[in-house]
Amino acid sequence: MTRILDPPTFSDSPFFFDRRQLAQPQREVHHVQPHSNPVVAYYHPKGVGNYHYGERHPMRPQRLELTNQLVLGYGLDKAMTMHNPRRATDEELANFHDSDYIAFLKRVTPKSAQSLTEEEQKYNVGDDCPVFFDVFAFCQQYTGASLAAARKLTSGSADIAINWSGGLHHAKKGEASGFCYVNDIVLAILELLRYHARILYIDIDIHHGDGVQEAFYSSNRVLTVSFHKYSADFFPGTGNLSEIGSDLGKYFSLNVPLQDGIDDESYISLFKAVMEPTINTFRPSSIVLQCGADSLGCDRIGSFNLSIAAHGECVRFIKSFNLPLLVLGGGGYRQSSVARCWAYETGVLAGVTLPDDVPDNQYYEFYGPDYKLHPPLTGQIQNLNSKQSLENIRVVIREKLRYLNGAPSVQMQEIPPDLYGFLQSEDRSTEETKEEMGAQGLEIRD
Ligand code: V1D
Ligand code: CA
Repeated sequence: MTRILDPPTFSDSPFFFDRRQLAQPQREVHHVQPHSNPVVAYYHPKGVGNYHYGERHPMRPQRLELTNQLVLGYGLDKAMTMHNPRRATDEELANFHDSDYIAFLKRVTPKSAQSLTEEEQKYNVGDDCPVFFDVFAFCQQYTGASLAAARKLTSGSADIAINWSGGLHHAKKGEASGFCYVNDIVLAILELLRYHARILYIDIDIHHGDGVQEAFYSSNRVLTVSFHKYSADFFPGTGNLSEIGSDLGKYFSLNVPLQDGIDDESYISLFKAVMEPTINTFRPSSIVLQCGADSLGCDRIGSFNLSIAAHGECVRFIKSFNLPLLVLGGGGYRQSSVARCWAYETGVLAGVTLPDDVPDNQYYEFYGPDYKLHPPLTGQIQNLNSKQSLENIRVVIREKLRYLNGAPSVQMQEIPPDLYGFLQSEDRSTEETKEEMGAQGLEIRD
């Protein structure tokens, strides 16, 4: 079988700026069968929930343990392949990040950070992004999981890959931002770009996916769409409708700025009205979906009114396009809601309907007093999104999509003759290498 793929990506990052109009593709690579019964791979790095941002910080990695225990309690491990991925290496992180920033993250400790001033400012560590014990190992774990999940998709051995510990969409090339240190999403998209012509990135965290948008702002191979609360005093303060991308990436960034209190019906209807034509126009070869759970009602930072069912409906809708799908976590500041939401969405992706009674698990007491997967939503916030403003967003986005004017073409190349050596040099585990070799229809050497 002749295989074709993109050239490898290196740290000088050819994919950030598409410097030329690409010629017609020789052929498109379709790795995956349409998935009425998709193969789902689930990534949970062991111990990722044991890190602590600090007592007064809203981000609690422990929510990842709650999620994983709920997934196991519901028996979803029987419906997916389960993986404890290795940590990302410095070289892998340097595919996007500046090496001085990586070196800083690697050496800084809570003690040494006490006497930092210039570096603290340069790398933006402090209140939002504290230097906590083993922060670098935390970054390596969640990023290693997103990279392994992306490779699982490119190898064709799964249709859907899930990493709830990933999705840290604010991290920049050379600095931390908004609780995020390493941008696992950008790194995973770069991995997908080695094999996939066009990647669609969708972000339903209540915050704007600024780090991912910025990384691919000039690229026509990655289309980013973020739904978020947009106001001058809400972090990060970007994501206006008028941010559309630049150079070859013009019209390849879409933003859906919303106000407090949006409800299930308006959100779902707008989400579908935006995503359906986006997918049909851009025709992505794979999709990355960031599922930040701070867009749920009753979040400690977010101020939308979404139910878990509505959040999950967005996931179900994207799944229905039957494209290779990488699903990631993100924000979410009420631990029990985050775990409920992501366990429910794991069920949606694996095609398993979950009973409403929370199963016995290590964190059962977190789900009281009702112990239900879908507790009734309380404390709704006034919906400040008028019908008119939502209709205006819909019209403006559809207008922008007209400028996309067909998907860009991507030049493909013959596969390197020594794929095995090439793959091994990419620091893959033997399992990953063999999986990819098999999927490429190539002989596996021992
Ligand atoms: F409330 C806090 C208490 C302690 C430390 C931080 C916060 C906090 C709440 N909201 N910090 C924020 C946001 N930062 C600011 C800063 C004030 N400065 C001038 C800026 O408003 C940051 C919110 C980050 C949200 C992260 C995320 O949910 O999008 C996420 N996505 O993936 C992982 C996390
Ligand atoms: Ca968002």
